[in-house]
Order: sequence, then C-alpha cells, then structure tokens
Amino acid sequence: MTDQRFNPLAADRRWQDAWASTDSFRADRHPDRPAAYVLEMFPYPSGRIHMGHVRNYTMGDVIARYKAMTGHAVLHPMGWDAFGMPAENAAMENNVHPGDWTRQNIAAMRAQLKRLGLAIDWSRELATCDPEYYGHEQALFLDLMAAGLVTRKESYVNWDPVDMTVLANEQVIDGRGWRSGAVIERRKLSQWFLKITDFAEELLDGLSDLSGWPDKVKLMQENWIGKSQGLEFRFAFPAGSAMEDVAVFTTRPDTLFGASFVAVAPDHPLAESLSANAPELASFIARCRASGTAQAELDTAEKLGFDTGLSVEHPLDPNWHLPVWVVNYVLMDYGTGAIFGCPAHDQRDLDFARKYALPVIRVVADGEASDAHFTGDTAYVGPGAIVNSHFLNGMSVDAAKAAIIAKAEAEGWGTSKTTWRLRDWGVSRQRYWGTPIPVVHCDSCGIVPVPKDQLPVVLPEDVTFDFPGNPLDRHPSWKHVPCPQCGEPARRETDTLDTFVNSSWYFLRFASQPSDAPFKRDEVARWLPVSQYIGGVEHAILHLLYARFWTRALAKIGLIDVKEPFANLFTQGMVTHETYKNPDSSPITINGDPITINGDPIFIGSPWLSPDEVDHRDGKVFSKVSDAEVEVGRIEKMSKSKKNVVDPDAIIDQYGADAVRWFMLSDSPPERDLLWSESGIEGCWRFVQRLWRIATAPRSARGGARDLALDKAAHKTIAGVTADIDALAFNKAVAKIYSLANILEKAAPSASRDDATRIMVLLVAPMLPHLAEEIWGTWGETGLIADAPWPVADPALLVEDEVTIAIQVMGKLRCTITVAKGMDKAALEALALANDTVQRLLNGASPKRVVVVPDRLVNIVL
Ligand code: ANZ
Ligand code: ZN
Repeated sequence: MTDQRFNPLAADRRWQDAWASTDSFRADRHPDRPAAYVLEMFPYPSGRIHMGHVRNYTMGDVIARYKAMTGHAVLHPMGWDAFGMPAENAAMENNVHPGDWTRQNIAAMRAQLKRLGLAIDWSRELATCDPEYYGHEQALFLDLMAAGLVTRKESYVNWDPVDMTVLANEQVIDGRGWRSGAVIERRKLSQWFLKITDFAEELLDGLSDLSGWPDKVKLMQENWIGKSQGLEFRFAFPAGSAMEDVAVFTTRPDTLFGASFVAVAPDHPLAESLSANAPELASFIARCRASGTAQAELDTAEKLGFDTGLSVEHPLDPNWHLPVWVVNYVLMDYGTGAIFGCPAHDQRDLDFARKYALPVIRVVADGEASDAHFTGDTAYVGPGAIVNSHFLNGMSVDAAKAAIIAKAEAEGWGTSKTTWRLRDWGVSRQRYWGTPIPVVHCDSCGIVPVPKDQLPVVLPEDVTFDFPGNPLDRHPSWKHVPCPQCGEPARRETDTLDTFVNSSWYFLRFASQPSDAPFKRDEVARWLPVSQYIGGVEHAILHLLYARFWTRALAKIGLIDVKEPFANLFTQGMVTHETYKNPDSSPITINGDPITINGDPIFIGSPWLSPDEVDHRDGKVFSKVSDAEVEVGRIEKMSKSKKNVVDPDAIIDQYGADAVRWFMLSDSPPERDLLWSESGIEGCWRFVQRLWRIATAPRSARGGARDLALDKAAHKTIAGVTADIDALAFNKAVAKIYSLANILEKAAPSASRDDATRIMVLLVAPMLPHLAEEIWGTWGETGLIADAPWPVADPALLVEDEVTIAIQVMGKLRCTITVAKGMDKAALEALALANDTVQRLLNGASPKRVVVVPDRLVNIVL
C-alpha cells in the first residue's frame, strides 16, 4: 500500500542521497556518449540563494537531466565567482576576513543549492578565490603577456581619494564614489591592460556565427565594440601660425559644409599647451576633470565650453574660419580627441551651439525643409538630400560621404578611417580580494614575470582593513621579494586582477582540473563549446564579451582549439513580487520638510514590509505588527531594498523542492519576468500531489484492451514536451503535462493508462526529479529514473487521422462533422446530406448541387 500523499521532506533527502552515493551526475560516467555541456552563470557568494538563482539553476537542471535521458554525457558543474569588493566591504564593516566571509557564504549557499536537487557534478566544484584556481589564472596571464596581449600604460582612471582606490565607471554616481561619497578625481595611473582591441574585428565578425544567441545580446555587443567608418582629416591654422594642425575624426564627412566650430577634449595636447598661459582655461580643464569618465554621464551632463579665441581654416575653403573651443563632451580617448561640430545634424553639437550662440547651418534636407537657417532644438539626424553644400548638393548622405572621402584622399588632406569604440580592458584593481598580478618590479630589470614554478603568488592572510587603501600595498613584508632575474631586492606588483578575469575562463577549468595546468586541451575539445549557457541579460556585454575574448586569445596562443565558448545562450527573466508599503513608517522631517539623501527621504523604520510581515484578508493586506492596512506597491524584481523577497529555504521547507521547481517553469515564458505568488506555489504543490495520486492509482490487469485515444494523447505529449524542452519553452511543456494529467485522471484502468502514466512520469522527471524517483521506486522499476531513457514518440500514433469538415448551406457555415481523414467525396456528400441540421434546412427539397472539398468542406447549393 502506498502513501496517500507524497512527502517531499523525506523524499527530497532520500533521492538527493541516492544520486550522490551513485555518482549519478559525474560528467565522466559515459565517456562513449556525445557530450552536452550545460552551464548556468556561476553565482557570486553573497550569502544566500535568491529566487533568481532558483529560476536560473532550475532551467539549467531540466536541460541537464533531459540531455542525460536522451543519451548524452552531461557536464553540469557549479562554482563560485568568489573574489570582489563585497567581501572587502564586509571585512571593513564587520571585521571579518574576506576569505572567511566568502567561504562561510559558499558553505551556506552550497547547502541551499543541494536542497533543490540539482543534477550537478559536485566533484568539479571550484571557487575563484582558491589558490589552485587563481594560480592557473596567473599562469594564463603570463602566457598572454608573453604573447604581447598584456600591456602596461598610463590612463585616466576614476580615483576615490577617501577609499584610495580606482573605481569603475559604474561605481561613480553623480561624480562621487559609490561607497565613500567622496568627489572623484581623474588621475593618470599606470595600469595593466589586456589587449582586447586586437580582437575587435574578430569579436565583431564572430557574432554572425552565433545563431544560438539572442539577437538583442548580439546587438548590444556590436554597439559596444562600436565599429565606425569615417574620415580623419586635419584643420590647419592660418598661414604663419606656429600651431600644429588639429586632426579630427568624423563619421559624417557629408556634413562638412555645415561645420560651425572645432572642439577639442580638455585632455587634448592643444588645450593643455594653451592652458599653460591661460589660468582661466586651466581652471576650466580642472573643472571638466572633476567629473567621471563615463560616456553616459558625459552625454547627459550639461555641455560646457571654453572659447580659445583661435580659429582654423575650413579644408574646402581657406577663407572660411572656424573657432576652436575646448569642450567637456569630447573625449581624448576616442577618435583623435577632436571634432568639428555640425549642430544641425548632431544633438550634442546643437545643445552646445544654442548655449553659446554659434551658427547652425542645415546641410541635409529634412523632407521639404532645406533652408540653411536651421530652427528648433532637435537636430535632424535622418537621411535626405544634401543641401547648401556646393558640389555635394543633391547627393544622398551616403553618396556625399563617399565623395568627400574620395576628394580628401585624392587631395591628400584626409584618409578614410575605421574607429572602434572598444577600449583595451583595464584589469588593475588596487584591492586585496582578487588574483595577484604575477609580476615583480625590479629597479635594474624593470618588470619581471614571476617564474611559473613559483606560482601561485598567494595572497597573504594577515591583512588589515581598518583603514582605506590597498592592504597588499601596506602589508609589512608581502611585497618585498628578491628579483627573480637578478636576485636584488625588488617589489611585487600589488594590483590584483579585475574579477571579470576570473569569470573569463572558469568554463574551461570545469572541463578538466589538472593540478599542473589550467585545463587539459583534449577535455576542452571534448566539452566546449558550452551547449547551453544560461544567465541574466545584465551580463550581455562585459562578462560575455570578456569570455569570448579570453577564449579567442587562448586559441590564438595555441592553448585550446575552440574560438567561441558558448554555442547557445539564453537570458532568463527576473522573479518579481508585489511590494508592501509599511504603514507604520514615516519620513523623518525637520520643520515639516523631509530629510533626504540623494533626493530620497529617510524613514523611521523600513518604508517597506516583507511578504511575511503582512497578512492577506478579504482581498486586503494588513501589517502583522500593527494590523494597519498596507498599501500594495508596484510589482518589482525581488530585491533586499524593497524587502519583496521570498526565501527559497522557507519555501522548500513548506512545499518541497519539486513544487518550487515546477513554479519556476510554469506560467511565464522563461525569457519573461515571473511573478511569485503564494497561490501559485500552492497550486504547484497540489499538482505534485495529483501526479502522485495518478501514478499510484491501482493498475489494470495486464493484457487488457488498448485505448487508442489515450495512446495517441500520450505520444503527442512526448513529441510536444520534447520539442518544447529543446526550445526551452518550459512553460509550454508544463501546460502539455497538465492536460495529459487531466486525461489520465479520468481514464479507466487499462494497459494504455498504465503506459501513458509511465510516459508522463518520465516526461516530468527532469522537472520534478524527486517525485519521479519516488514513483519509479514505488513501481519497482530498476535503477534510477535519472538514468532511464527518454520516451520516444511512435510516429504512427502522431498521425492525425480525423478531420473536421465544415458543412455549408449556400456558402454559410451551418455545422461541422468529424470524419476519418481521406474520406472520399461520395461518402462525405452522403454524410452531409444525412445531417440533421442539413435535413431541416433542406425541408424535403433536393439540392441543386453539392460541392465537396475532401478533408475540408461540403457546400450545399439549393
Ligand atoms: C562631425 C559630425 C557631424 C558628427 C554630424 C556627427 C554628426 P560614432 O558613430 O560614435 O563613432 N566624435 C568624434 N570623436 C569624438 C570624441 N573623441 N568625443 C566625442 N565625440 C566625438 O561617432 C562619431 C562622431 O562623434 C563623429 O562624427 C564626431 O562628430 C563625434 F552631423 O563629426 B561627427
Ligand atoms: Zn632584477
């Protein structure tokens, strides 16, 4: 006698133990099978798993289990992206060592992930903060260095003078450090760079082969790489001037007759040299430098300019002089660091020209509008005929571009030029919790790589975080080492690598983990490219571009044979929840005015309540604390700041892993957001119980008659679910399983029902693995269902052998009949005429004519 109910708490544990003790998910179990590498972006060990992780890992798990059942050797690993700032912040705030904090978080999150019953090969688990991992990373860095793909150069960085560190552009908010709040300075520092720009063309061209990637991600990468074709040319100062020409880059040489000024970046050598004798210009430049280096910030910031009083000659008309300005929106590190402004056809130039009352000349007709005098505050950037431009008049924009470039090249004052937005990747971080850059600075030998047999360069444990700056730099002994080349006293590099380096090759290390090398070449060849990669779209650019770059760079230096790491990419939607406004919290005020920080009011208590701090009654929501009614806020991505999070552990305790997994797959298409609801998870739990009842209902005596309709329904479900999982349309697969369950619930005992039930349980095994194993065991099947073969649909049972025929009288649809497919005309006509509705309409008369289209319709003409 089986239990009336499926008990997830007992079953989850039992099957997780069974999978572990039989090494069910070891990637090396089936060396003879074709490989399938299923990977979800590895988590940052922040402390606890959130629902976004649960959704991500459940999807990957369904694919991994499905691949195993369809005869693949599956690599489905898990690891930890374990370096980075939050660990150092925790160290500063709570006085814990970043390593201890990280490892505790890993332990907690590993335990949580295991409760989901993921089919992971835990023997390959890695953490990027392990010296075994980052030591190999250091070796790869040295290989890239030897190949000339690493450089050290001066560059402008965002410098936080309080935290004494370089900040990424995203960490500068309104010109201040995100953590310290200090005003950010632009500083020139010597930094390590990886030469990703050497691969710009390849990385761009390679996108066209990535047919398994979402178009939006490819487009974002394309824009980020930013290939621009245009003209580079020089503006000369009038004859007699000793000043050097100003080189500019433009993508719109067709607008050259619409030029109204020339502008250089504050860091342009011309601006710098002029500022030596112009204190006002010097202070203008200093003001520009006080803001961050982020493009987005510069694009939206107010346009500022300084008129140098100089002017240059127009290349096509030496009598036409253009004023030279220094402006804040031109960057030194793009193009040549100087532009000509054409306000009528560039919004930034127009904003600038209107502010400083510079001329605005139309040179591209906007429909009928062709007047040289341009009005309004919106630049015209569309296509059109060139106007007010001498020999270019009447040409299209493209034709005029080509004409000017040809003329410039023929006359020798300019050349056609390709410019890239992509910059070399600055990987230096003045932080402790990262991979030490494995070089030594020696006064006599310069920069000396640490010999490979001395790797890993291990982080010292005894560091302090009680004051700002880089703990590696101020450590009393760590950096003092003899030079590996001459043996004289020298200094270790104290910069560590950007954490994006850690995630740029972890997928290679998962494929094999030798101790004496980063990976085995043949294992990389066996497993890569990743068959299915899944993660958040927030990684569309940086992580995915860096990983593509590393893969190509390692291929170029001959370490691996694969060029693209991820054959198929899927970016899943977010998990969302209602927000609840705390009725018992109020803004802190002074004299009735709320106190704000960065524009946000400060509250007494949190302004939000979490889902378990509220009660739902009679369609309303109340605070559990005060019983006051709660205003329900917007549905938003689950986040700590809005407190609208649901803890996966608590949900698993209550409903079991399978119900949570089922919820993650149901309802929403996987690329869309998924709204978490209490009623939704309850519904999933009830469905798990229903499947248990269906599967454990008494079986028929063997050998009974077959139920053809049920056989067909079951095989159609196999075909449908298989196609849906292949397309990652998990919600559609779920819907098909619901309808088969409905049919089975009503079916009388028969051999067909037993077979269809078995099929259904196999089909849900990747999604509800604990329930499926429990049923499998109850049935006395041998082995684990995780190892069972995926059902195959019988093509004969997929054939649609009934069709619906429309019956029309005088062209008007009157009714339909269902008949065997392929029925001949005479039989169809007879059936139609015998139909009750038709008989009534005929009223004893005989039809003039009957038109029959087999398998489609019968039309009766009276
Ligand atoms: C004249 C012009 C006329 C431009 C016009 C645009 C429109 P993309 O496509 O992004 O490559 N530019 C060039 N160097 C710059 C720099 N260092 N900082 C800021 N802006 C710069 O953009 C190229 C265009 O951006 C160039 O074409 C230049 O302005 C500007 F109707 O030249 B254009
Ligand atoms: Zn030396």
